[in-house]
Amino acid sequence: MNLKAVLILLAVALVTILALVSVLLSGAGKSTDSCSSKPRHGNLKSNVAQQKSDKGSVFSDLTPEEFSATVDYLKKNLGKNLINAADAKPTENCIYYVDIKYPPKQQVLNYLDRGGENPKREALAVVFFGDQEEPNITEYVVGPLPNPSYYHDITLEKYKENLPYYRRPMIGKEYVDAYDLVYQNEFSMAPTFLKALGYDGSNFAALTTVPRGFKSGDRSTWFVLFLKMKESCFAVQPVGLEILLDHKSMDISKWKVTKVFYNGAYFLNMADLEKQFNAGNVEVIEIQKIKTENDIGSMIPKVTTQPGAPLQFNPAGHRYTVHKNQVTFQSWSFTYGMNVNSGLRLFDIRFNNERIAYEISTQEAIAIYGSNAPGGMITRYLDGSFGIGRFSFELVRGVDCPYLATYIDAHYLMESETPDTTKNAICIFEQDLGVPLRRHYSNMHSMYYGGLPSTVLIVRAVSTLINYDYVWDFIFYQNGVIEAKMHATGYISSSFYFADGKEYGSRVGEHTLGTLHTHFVNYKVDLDVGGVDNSVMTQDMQFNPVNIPWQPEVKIQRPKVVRSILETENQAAFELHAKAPRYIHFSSNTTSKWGHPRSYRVQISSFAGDFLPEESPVEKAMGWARYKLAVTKRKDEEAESSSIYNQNDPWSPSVKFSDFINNETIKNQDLVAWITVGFLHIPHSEDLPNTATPGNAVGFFLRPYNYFDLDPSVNSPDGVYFKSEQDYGSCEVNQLACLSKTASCSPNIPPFTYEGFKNLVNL
Ligand SMILES: *[C@@H]1O[C@H](CO)[C@@H](O)[C@H](O)[C@H]1NC(C)=O
Ligand SMILES: *[C@@H]1O[C@H](CO)[C@@H](O)[C@H](O)[C@H]1NC(C)=O
Ligand SMILES: *[C@@H]1O[C@H](CO)[C@@H](O)[C@H](O)[C@H]1NC(C)=O
Ligand SMILES: [Cu+2]
Repeated sequence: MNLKAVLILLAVALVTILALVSVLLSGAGKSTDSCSSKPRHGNLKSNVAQQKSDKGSVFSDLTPEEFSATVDYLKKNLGKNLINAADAKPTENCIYYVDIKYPPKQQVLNYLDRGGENPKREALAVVFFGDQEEPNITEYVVGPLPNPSYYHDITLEKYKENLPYYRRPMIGKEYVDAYDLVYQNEFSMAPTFLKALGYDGSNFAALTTVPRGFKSGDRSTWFVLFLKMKESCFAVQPVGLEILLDHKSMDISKWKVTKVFYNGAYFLNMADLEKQFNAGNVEVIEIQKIKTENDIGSMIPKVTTQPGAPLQFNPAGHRYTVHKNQVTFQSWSFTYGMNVNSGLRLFDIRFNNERIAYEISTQEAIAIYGSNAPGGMITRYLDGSFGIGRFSFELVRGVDCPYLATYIDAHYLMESETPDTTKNAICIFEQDLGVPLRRHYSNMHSMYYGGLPSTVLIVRAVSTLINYDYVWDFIFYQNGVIEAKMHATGYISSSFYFADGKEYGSRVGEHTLGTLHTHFVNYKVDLDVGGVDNSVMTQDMQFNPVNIPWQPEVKIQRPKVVRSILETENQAAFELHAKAPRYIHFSSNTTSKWGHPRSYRVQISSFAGDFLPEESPVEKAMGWARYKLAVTKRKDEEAESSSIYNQNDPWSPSVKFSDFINNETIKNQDLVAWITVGFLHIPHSEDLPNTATPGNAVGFFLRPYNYFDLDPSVNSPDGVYFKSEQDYGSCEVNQLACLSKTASCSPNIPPFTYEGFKNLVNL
């Protein structure tokens, strides 16, 4: 044996010893009764999909530092006096909000896919200019971040017109000024009436309604008054009083009440109501203080609570990774972010590292109400203008998302000069759906069982828009399916119950009419199936009468596949009630192993029904809601289906979705699907205390269709297969048999924390 061989043997021995020691140490380090929180799935596909690079940062939301740099730069360089929006009067200038301005898609793809350079990071800053001859709203692009050196006014280029000042969303300061006027000036005009009503100087709360008038330039808001509740939401305790305030003037001292409603009758103002009351012309229904036990809105549990509900945990730690804004789960990878107006947005969604969608995001949520009371009758909420993202508040572990989910903060800058952080605004978790993704039990010819439990990765945020709560989910399945889903919960909005109220909903309390309304939400789905350029393929089935070949005198109705490719945007705009093919696909011009176009099918689950008649003067402001699905050619300048300016000027919408549909060719083009889902809500007594999620969920699926040559879930590490002759009680044959070992530990449960009670909002 020569020296070299001895050395090699020694080296091998040393490596073996080290390996053994490390195994022993890691084994010893693990306590037997608590679960490791580190992923142990180093060899799983998830790590294949994991992007080595950090290129997904191109989609990441602005950081607090970037928000501050943008504000500082504008304050120094705009040459305008910018007041903090929290204090700004209508006659002053302020920054309304700042968000990321994404680079054009071409530039991003060039960077992600072709080694091109990293596009400049830029911010979009929306500024209200009240302090000038012709007040306006201006949108600036500010860059490059983190050290800005330029800004461009993009308003005219983006909207093809000036943005009149009156289209601006109401800021908190405007609400405070409006409420001061109502509670101080106006209420002082009707002391005896208010006393009879049960007002004690501070026990009423006002709810804003929209739109604020009937034509461009109007800014008159019906404020509906409710009894404040100590332990529940005021929104289901209307007192019957509603006040119309004209706050159009730039001069706050000129704002005035132009109409008052009480219990079915209209008055000029509160002084008029007082006069009529004193003259004995008004019957007042005194609103009694509602005792906790009679509070229909109370969410306090009525029985003693106790822990013990099931808890899902991962015996081997999380099987997904969250690195900055980038997530991987098995074969999936994507980036997430939060738009302060429109909410959750995902980008660069890939399976096995192949992009399926460039963007999937929520765009808008609307609610259209009917009532016999004024505020309820005119209400058409466009929640994006209030802030679906801004009002995505801290999630409560164990209810809003599973206790052991990953919770992520969101940063935004709105109505402030400094960025705000919502702690734990987004959650990400893997969830066992408790149903097999697929399974088969075979007892014919061979005895075996095969199956795969369906676990999914869910990204969630929950936004609370005054009374309502929307749960927004994006769900990733192991077989390449993506689902988007919205659950509605929270409190219904209500009107004071009087006269023919039941024509507009259900009476759900002593004085409470749960008013009928619709919920519609819109999603943007920029699919890139097997490449950027896709076509819209449809499939359906048609019965054809045929004579039976072996018995020609007999006819049967034989179903046959009918396929077509849609040529233009107009053909691919399906109105809510239009008959649409049952299968609608985004197809690539590449084919599967068996010769079919590789595609993803868009499958919608919705109960939208009627939207608004086209002759309604506000219909155009929510034009997307006319279509359950509209496919348009993708354009950077058609980035969003709605606008925050559409709420206060719906008569002349800043973004008019119908303009997106102008019959352009959609064959072999970069396409976007705009999907609308919704439902009609006629409230009922079980909506109290809250609308419940079961049955109140709508959304859509994106399903691979001839995209993979075989269901990709065959690569899942969770598969189970055993034959009759095997020892399926043994860990080697059947991973379920290992559970008693791998799961014989208790999860490491972090302490319950919650910091969400910091977001008192003036609306
Ligand atoms: C809006 O106001 C800004 C700030 O004064 C000004 O720069 C811009 O030109 C105005 N926009 C239009 C379209 O007049
Ligand atoms: C498929 O689409 C790509 C991109 O548009 C195009 O370059 C190519 O020619 C198309 N192939 C066929 C067979 O149509
Ligand atoms: C759309 O384009 C198609 C094909 O170019 C044409 O036949 C159709 O009349 C157009 N429709 C509208 C509404 O312009
Ligand atoms: Cu509802």
